[in-house]
Amino acid sequence: MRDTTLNFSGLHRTCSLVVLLCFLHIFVTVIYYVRNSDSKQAFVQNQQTPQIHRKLTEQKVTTEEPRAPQANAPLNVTEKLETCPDNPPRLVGPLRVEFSDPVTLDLVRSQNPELQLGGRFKPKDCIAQQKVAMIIPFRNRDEHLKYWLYYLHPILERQQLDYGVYVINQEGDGIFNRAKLLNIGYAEALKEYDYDCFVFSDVDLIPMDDRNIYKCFSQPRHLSVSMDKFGFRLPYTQYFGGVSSLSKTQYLKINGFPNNYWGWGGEDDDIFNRISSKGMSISRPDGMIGRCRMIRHERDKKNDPNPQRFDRIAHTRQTMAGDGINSLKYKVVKVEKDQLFTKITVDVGNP
Ligand code: UDH
Ligand code: NGS
Repeated sequence: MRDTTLNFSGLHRTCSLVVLLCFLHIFVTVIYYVRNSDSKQAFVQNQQTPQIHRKLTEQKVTTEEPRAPQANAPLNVTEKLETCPDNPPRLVGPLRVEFSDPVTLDLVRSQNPELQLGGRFKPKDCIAQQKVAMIIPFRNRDEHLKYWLYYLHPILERQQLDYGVYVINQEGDGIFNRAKLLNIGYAEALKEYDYDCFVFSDVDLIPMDDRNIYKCFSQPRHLSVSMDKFGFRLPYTQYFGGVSSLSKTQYLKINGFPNNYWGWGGEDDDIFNRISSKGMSISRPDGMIGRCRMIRHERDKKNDPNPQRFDRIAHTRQTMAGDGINSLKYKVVKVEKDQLFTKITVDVGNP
């Protein structure tokens, strides 16, 4: 009987000890949990300081509206992005460019899933060095535009640019005015985004080397320096036609481009005159990197050689202050957004 009592009280003490230990365990766990959730909260709040929030939206968003980070997205300090390097790592160098196989816009769309509406792109893994608007003067060249988009989008993506493509389409069948369309492209692109660089590209010119970076340099840049149709050399030293780039500052310094060159020829020489009259020089890639192909075609209707062009380029210095972006007048007829480009149809008026 005495043994039973002893055993029972021993068991009772052991049970009490176990229960006590259980309570202690629960208490320690609760304390640990509460303290840990406090520090997690502080970490999340740190991540949402304006500086880091800005970096996150810069990485993900290509439209005007900043998109809020997803609730379960990892908010980690390691996501701070660096500026993209001078030599983008995925460039491949010389490219095969040919125009024998037809391409469709659907094919190009499916090959460039990273593009945002309007032909907008920005790199995911770094902050682009420049925000570049690609401006294409256009009328009735849909076949050429398909090739341009087919070749250029993958190149521009590899070049890690924050870019958008603007096709400036001249409405009607009046005389074509390339330089005025380029001015309109400048003005319209700036309404959408804070671009700091403008590449002006004919629709039928395709670079043959992706190291020819479609961005701006310390001087206005001539990019199509070595065209197949000229035997891969410059036709003359002052030639500034085809594809060129100017920063916003450089463009404004020359009051943009002339608006009164109707028909073919001379407007690119006028732009060259503007640049040199303001003490700037032309920057160019080397002849191998600057090789490009032109899609062969017949002369367009309503773009015959302009008989006034020689007289006009002789007077650039006198006319440029009053004729340019400061005197630009036009009407927007239609804006269409495709995944691959923004097409802006405009009424440029008459000579
Ligand atoms: N452009 C159009 N539509 C036109 C005219 C010009 O889209 O009707 C654009 C297009 O982007 C083109 C650029 O303006 O690449 C320059 O056009 P251009 O006619 O000044 O230059 P391009 O070198 O042709 O294309 C020159 C005449 C070629 C005659 C060849 C005869 N075999
Ligand atoms: C020059 C034109 C430029 C033109 C260049 C190349 O003569 O506008 O030829 O033309 N200047 C004048 O006419 C004053 S191309 O061979 O590409 O048709 O860009």
